[in-house]
Amino acid sequence: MAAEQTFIMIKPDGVQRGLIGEVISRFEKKGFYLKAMKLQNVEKSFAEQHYADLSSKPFFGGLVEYIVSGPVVAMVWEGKSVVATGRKIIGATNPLASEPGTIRGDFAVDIGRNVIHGSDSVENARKEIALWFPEGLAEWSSSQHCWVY
Ligand code: RTP
Repeated sequence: MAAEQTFIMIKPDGVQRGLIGEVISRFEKKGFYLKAMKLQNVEKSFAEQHYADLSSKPFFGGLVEYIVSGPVVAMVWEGKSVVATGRKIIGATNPLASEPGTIRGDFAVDIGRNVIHGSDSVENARKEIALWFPEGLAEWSSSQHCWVY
């Protein structure tokens, strides 16, 4: 099995709306493995670092305010093609364009309150995991591996 990993964050609206279990459930039931998870408030400078690539966008200030507005759930998920497949599970950036059955398609309306973040490439996943989990990931191998792969 390829040990690809992605960084997933449940944004403050997802936490406040009680969607933590729903998000975890979707990734878990698909067959991906949770490698790290924490609930935390984020400093403004940290949010700016996470979204540094978007710093020139007009919505950057509002995006940072949104991310620091309440606790987020940061997670690392592992599995075959988890970066691209995770993005499919999440749905399009604008929830009104997200397909029903995706997280954003099922639970969001506004692009500025789109519940969840997922890494958009393996390279960015590596960077985001290093930023959010400098302490490292959990060491475990599920006994269910042979039933997924
Ligand atoms: P994310 O990084 O959060 O997973 O989202 P994404 O790749 O689907 O979209 P991206 O273009 O990287 O934008 C990051 C987040 O910025 C907010 N956004 N607001 N007001 C706007 O036009 C606008 N555009 C983007 C969204 O919260 C988006 O998820």
